[in-house]
Amino acid sequence: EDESASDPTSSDGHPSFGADGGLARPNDQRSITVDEPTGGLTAGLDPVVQETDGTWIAWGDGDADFAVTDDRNCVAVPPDEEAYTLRRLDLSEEAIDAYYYGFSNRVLWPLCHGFPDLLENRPTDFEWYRTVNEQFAEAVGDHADENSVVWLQDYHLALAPRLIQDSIPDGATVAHFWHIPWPIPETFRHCPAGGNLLEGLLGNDLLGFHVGGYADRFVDCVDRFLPAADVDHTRRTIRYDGRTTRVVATPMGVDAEAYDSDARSTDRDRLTALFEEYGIPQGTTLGLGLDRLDYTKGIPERLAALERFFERNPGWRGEFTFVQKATPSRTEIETYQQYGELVRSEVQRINRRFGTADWRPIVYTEDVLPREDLCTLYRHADAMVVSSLVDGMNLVAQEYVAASVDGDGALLLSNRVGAHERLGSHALTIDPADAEGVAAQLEYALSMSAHERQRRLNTLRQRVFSGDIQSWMTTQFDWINRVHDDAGSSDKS
Ligand code: ADQ
Repeated sequence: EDESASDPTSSDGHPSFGADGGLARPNDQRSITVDEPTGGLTAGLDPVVQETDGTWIAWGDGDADFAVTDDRNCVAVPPDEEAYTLRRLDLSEEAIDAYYYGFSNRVLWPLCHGFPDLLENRPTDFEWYRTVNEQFAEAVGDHADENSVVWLQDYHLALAPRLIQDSIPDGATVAHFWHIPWPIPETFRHCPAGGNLLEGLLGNDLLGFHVGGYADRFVDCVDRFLPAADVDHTRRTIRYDGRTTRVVATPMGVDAEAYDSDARSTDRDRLTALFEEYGIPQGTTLGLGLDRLDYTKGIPERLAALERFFERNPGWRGEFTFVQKATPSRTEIETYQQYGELVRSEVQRINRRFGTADWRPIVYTEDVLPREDLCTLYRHADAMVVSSLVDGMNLVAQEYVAASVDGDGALLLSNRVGAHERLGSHALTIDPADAEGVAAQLEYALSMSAHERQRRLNTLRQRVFSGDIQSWMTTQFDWINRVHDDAGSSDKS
C-alpha cells in the first residue's frame, strides 16, 4: 500500500491468481495457479497464515475469469497443500471507484500525507467506504470467533475494527497496521467523518505505525477530537467505549536476506544488456530512483536537483546517467495523471537541455522491473536517491541497502521518510525540497572515498538486516500476543 500492502491490482502485497484465470470452477477440470507477488508484506505474511491455518481476506474486482472453490469465494492456498484459505470479496466497479479511488485515495491518502489541498470528497465515497468496511467485517465474522486474532492492513479499513468487534460476541483480538503516516491534528480536522474513523480504529486492541511520531499524532488526534476517550500519552494507550487500544511504533523492514542473495546472483552481463537497452554508454556512473508515480515521492524535486547537479558539474555530463523508474499508480485519479505529465515533461526538458547525440542525463521508464533487473540495478547503482516529500517508511531505501552487496553504493535519503529514523545519519541526508542541497549531496556521494562508502554501508546493512521483515513480523505477533493475553486477563477480572 500502502500500495504494496493493499492494491490488489498491482504487483503488491496480496497473493493473487494466475492472469490466465486458471482457477478451477466447481466441476471444472482447469488447474489452479497462484502467482506470488514479490511484495515484502506477502513474503512475510504468507508463511504465518500458512502456519496458523488462517484465512486471508482481500478484495478483487469480480473479474469473470476468476473462479472459486466454494460459494463463499474461498479457495485453498497453496492448492496442493491447502495451508490456508484465501477469501475474495468481489467489489463492483462503482464500489472500487468510490471506496478505493475515492475515499481511500482521494481523501485519506492526501490527508495522511499532509496534502489537505488535494483532498477531494465526492458525495457518496464515504458511504461506499463504510459499505466495503462492513463487507470486510461480515466476511471476518464468517471465519472468526472470540479466540481469533484478526490482523488488518492499512488505511482502507479504518472502520472495520469496531464493526468486527460488534459482529463477534465477546470480541476477537483485533490488530491493525497503518502503513502510511498519521497527520497532525491541524490537518486531521479536515477529514470528513474523522470522528467515525477514530472510533472505528479504537475498535482495535493494537494499532501499529512505522514510527513513534505517527503514533503520537494519532493519540493527539483522539485526545483532541474524541473527548470521551481516556488517553494516556506516555503509554500510548486509549480507553474508549469499554476497550483499551494500545498504539505502538513498529517500523517495517524488507526481506534483506532475499535481496542480498538475489543481488549476489545477478550477472554482470545483465547490467551490460540493461545499459544497452536504455542507451547508456557502458562504464557510465549510475544513479537510480525507483518509485510509484505518486505526488508524495518528490520526483519533480529530484529532477530539479539533477538539473542543478548538471549545471554545477559540466564534467559529469556524459559520465553520469540517472535511471528513474516510476510505476504508474492510481491513474484513474486526475491528480495522478497530471503528476505523471509533469514528471514526463520535466524529464524531456532536462534531457533536451543537457543531452547529446549519444547520451541522455535521465533515462525514464514506467516499466515494472522483473526482480533480477531490480536487483541488478540496486547492486550496481553508485548512488540511489530517495527524495519523498513524506513517506510512511519507504522500503526502496532498505532494499537498495540490502542489495548493495559490494559495499560501494551511496544512499541519499530524504529526512521526511520513516526509514530516515532507522538509517538517517549513515545515509546522506537530504531535504528533498532543497534542490541545491540535494545536488551538493550527490556531488559528495560521487566523490566519496571507497572507505567512507564501505563504512556507511556496513552500518546501514547492519540496521537493515537487524530490522528486517521477519523481525517486524515477530514484533507484530509479540504485541498481538500481549494484547490478547491482556484482554483475556481483564475478562477474568
Ligand atoms: P509504497 O508507497 O508503495 O508503500 P515503498 O515502501 O517504497 O512505497 O514500496 C514500494 C515497493 O514497490 C518496493 O518494494 C519496490 O521494490 C516496488 N517497486 C516500485 N517501483 C517498482 C518498479 N518499477 N519495478 C519493480 N518494483 C517496484 C507504502 C507506503 C510506504 C511503506 C510501505 C510499506 O507508502 O511508506 O514503506 O507501504 O509499509
